[in-house]
This record gives sequence, structure tokens and C-alpha cells, in this order.
Amino acid sequence: MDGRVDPGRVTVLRDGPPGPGPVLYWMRRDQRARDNWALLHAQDLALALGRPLGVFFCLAPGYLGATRRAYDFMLKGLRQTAADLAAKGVPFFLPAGEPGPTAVRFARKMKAARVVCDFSPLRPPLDWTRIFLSGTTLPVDEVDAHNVAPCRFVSPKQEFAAYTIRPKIRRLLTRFLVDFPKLRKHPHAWPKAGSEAAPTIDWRKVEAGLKCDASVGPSPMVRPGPRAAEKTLATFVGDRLDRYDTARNDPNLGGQSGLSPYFHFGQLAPQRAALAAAQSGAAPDSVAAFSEELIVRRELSDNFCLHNPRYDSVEGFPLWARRTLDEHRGDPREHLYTPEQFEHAQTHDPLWNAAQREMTLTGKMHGYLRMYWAKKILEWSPAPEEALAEALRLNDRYELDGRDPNGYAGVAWSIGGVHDRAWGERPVFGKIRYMNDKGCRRKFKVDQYVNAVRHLEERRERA
Ligand code: FAD
Ligand code: FO1
Repeated sequence: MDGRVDPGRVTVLRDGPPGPGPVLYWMRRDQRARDNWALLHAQDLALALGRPLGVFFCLAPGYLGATRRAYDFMLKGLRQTAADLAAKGVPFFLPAGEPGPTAVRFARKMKAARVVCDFSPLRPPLDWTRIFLSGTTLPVDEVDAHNVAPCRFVSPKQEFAAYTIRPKIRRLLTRFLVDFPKLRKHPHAWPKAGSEAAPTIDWRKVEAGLKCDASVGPSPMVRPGPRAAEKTLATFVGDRLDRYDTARNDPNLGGQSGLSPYFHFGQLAPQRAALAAAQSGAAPDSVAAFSEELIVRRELSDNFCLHNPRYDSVEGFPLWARRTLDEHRGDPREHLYTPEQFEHAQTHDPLWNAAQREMTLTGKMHGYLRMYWAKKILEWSPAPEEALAEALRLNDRYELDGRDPNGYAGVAWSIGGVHDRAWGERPVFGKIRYMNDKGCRRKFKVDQYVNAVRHLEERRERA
């Protein structure tokens, strides 16, 4: 079976003779059965060896402080994915525990032939893979199933900005922006008896038993799972993509796709969305604008996190930004707020408070407001370090799409000038790009947005 997966997506982390058992896909980021290059590569390996194919996901409690909101969304999606896999004769396992050591134990127990893992540029998943490599002698492949243009292939270094990575991605699209082959019904059956027989997972028990911070409940606005993701994509491409170019920056127009939670948990392949947009026949400016965000901006974030391990610290900011923020460290702050005041939307600014409440209520703040929201945290915090920590804490605590390379890059862009240039110097910001509510008022009807969030809240209280 010649490989159906472009070798440019595959990094052989360790080669070597296969073990006696099945081929395993260690699922982490790309939590879907369809359109999943890592899963397709694992199946190719299993077919070539004539072995069964299995998938496992190590359930880690308290991943980066994730709350019930994130785990509820993720587990409901995994349940659908397990059913999708079973329909193809591929069992799904859910061993619980720290992913690195848990994966070592699981692969040993299964006497795995080889293991395939998907790609993430974040420190935790990269650490899990390092622990796995040192704990086993198995052949291991890593496959980038998340990016259209594979992150490790596009560039060997941190790119300066969108305009430097865009041509490097663009020239790879003909090669990598291709349709996905289907996962085949796997012809080598999983052994029925014995310890490695596929268990039936009691999902209610898993959800009830999961120890995580339950103080942030499930989002009432976004239905989890690959089915809901495909539906959201279809309605976006059908009804709203056409005016994406003009509507996406106005929080009153609902012009965004709403897809980021599905991308973050890998319940939908960004490449599927890119293909759907390209084939949609929607207005070319909107297709171009959507593809710019979906492919160039999103894949620039993966590049930033992979090549800048300090992606969540001030040390990860460019030198010019660190210098200018230092020069203005002592500037008087007109307003200063504590983490509690930020979290409970108790600032003097109704627009900022509305954006904070939209996020805590729905699990998804409008994209345009995220820039304003983060920049005000810089302006109203005692120092850049505290501002960065607080913006990431709130973002990852409440956003369904949080704990994501886009979040680290988005906050670092807003507060630390990452992927941006120097602007006119001013107090506190120095040369970091400034935003204020007057700028927002030029873009959209601020009062209408503030009222809409208040109505959201009233409806929620009445419910
Ligand atoms: P659409 O406008 O429909 O865009 C489609 C897709 O394009 C998005 O899902 C995303 O994958 C990509 N995209 C759009 N805008 C950006 C961008 N600015 N940077 C990178 N990719 C982009 N995104 C997250 O996924 N998780 C986060 O935690 C997150 N935190 C952010 C924090 C700040 C301070 C800022 C400025 C941006 C943040 N973003 C984050 C990026 C962006 O705001 C969201 O991806 C977008 O609002 C998600 O909504 P959507 O899918 O409806 O967007
Ligand atoms: N990945 C895992 O392999 N196991 C987990 O238990 C897990 C929990 C989790 C909770 C919230 C969240 O936002 C992500 C979570 N992830 C988990 C990580 C995620 O699936 C990806 O591996 C990362 O996003 C890498 O980019």
C-alpha cells in the first residue's frame, strides 16, 4: 500500500523493527476519524504490515488548568469519534493519566508494532512525545494533521510576520491543499479475547469521574463534536462566507465562522474548511480573507509556538517590544485593576466589560474585540508580565478555543508586538500598537454590542 499521506507531513522520530502487535495512533490534537492525516498514515502502516489498527487518547485531568467547559466539549467530541472509528473496525481506547507515561504503559501492554502521533507545537504535547521516546524502543512517526502546509516543512525558524510566511505557505498549497482519502474499513480485525480486547467505554462514568475545575460550566452556545462541526461549516460556507470580508470585524453582524473550538479540539480539519471555502463559489474577496485567517494567520501561530518555546512569556516578545515596554514600565496607569476585577468585568469601560462577559457567558469572544480586550489589560495592569499572565489566564479559563497556539500568538501580538511592527510611541504601550474604544466606534456600533451582551445575560438569568 503506497502511502496516501504526503511524506512532507511525516517526521520519523525513530525508525526500527516493528513490535509483534497492532499499529497504534496516539491521538492528542486531531480528535477526529475523518480527514485525519495521522490516522491515515497509521492505517497505511498497518495495511503494509498486515496488522490491526487501534487509536488511543490519554485523558489527562487538569490539562493547563482546563475547566469543565473544555472537558465537556472535548469528551462529547471523543465519544462521537470513538463511534466513527468503531464503524471502520478501529477500536478506541481512553487510558487515564499523565499522557507521556500513560502512553508508554499502553503501547507496552498492546505490544504495539509502531506508534503514530499527531503534531502540536506546544510544550506539553512535545514533552509527552519526548517521554514516550525515552520510555520505549518502538518506531514512532509524528504527522502534522492540523496544518494545511505542515509546520515543520514550511520554515525551519520563527517567521517575523504574516507577510514573511505567506509566500512560503502559498507556494506549498498546490502540493498540500488536496482532498482527503477516506479511512478504509480496516481489514485486520482487532483481537477479540485477552487483555487487549477493545473495551466499551462508559462515557457517563468518564465524564462524572473526571477531576477538573467545574467552576466554568459548558458553553450554552456551541454544540460539541464532529457532526456539529460539519454542520457549522456547511451553514457558514452556505450562508455567511459570502460577506465574511465586510462582516467579520463587526461583532453585531455574526460574520465569523464559529469554527475555532472545533479546530482547537481537532473535531474538524482546518483543511476541510479551506477546501469547502475554495469550492464554495462565494465572493472571491471573502474566500481570500477567510483563507488568509484560516491558513496564513493560524499556521503562523503554530510556527511561532514551535520556534519560540517562550510563547507564553514576555521573553518571547521581540527585542524592540521588550525594550519599549521596559522604557514605559514606570509610566502612571490611569486605571489599575486586579485579576478579580478583570474576571468579573468590573472596569470603568462598558465595552471591555461586555467583551469579558461575552467570553465568560458563551465561551467565545468576538475576534475583533479580543485585540481590544488584551490591549486594555496591558494598559490597566501594573506591568507587562502581569498583563500577559492575566490575559492568558482568562483566555484559557473561559474561551472554548483556549490553550491554543492562536491564543498564545494572539495575546503576544496584542501585548508584545509579536508579528507586528513598532507604532507611534505613547504612555504605557511605548511603540506597541494602541487601540481604544474610539477606534472600535469607527468600526461598529459599540452600544448595540454592549446591549446585545446584556440581553444575553438577562436571557441566561431567566433560563
Ligand atoms: P473566523 O474569523 O471565522 O476565522 C476562521 C479561523 O481562522 C479561526 O478559527 C482561526 O483558526 C483562524 N483565525 C482567525 N483569526 C485569527 C487570528 N487572529 N490568529 C490566528 N488564527 C486566526 N484563537 C484561538 O483559536 N484560540 C484562542 O485562544 C485565541 N485567543 C486569542 C486572543 C487574542 C488576544 C487575540 C487577538 C486573538 C485570539 N485568537 C484565538 C485568534 C482569533 O481571534 C480566533 O481564532 C477567532 O476569533 C476564532 O473565531 P472564528 O473561528 O469564528 O474565526
Ligand atoms: N490532549 C490529550 O492528549 N489529553 C488530554 O487529556 C487533553 C485535555 C485537554 C483539555 C483542554 C484542552 O484545550 C486541550 C486538551 N488536550 C488534551 C490537548 C489538545 O487536545 C492538544 O493536544 C493540544 O491542543 C495541542 O495543541
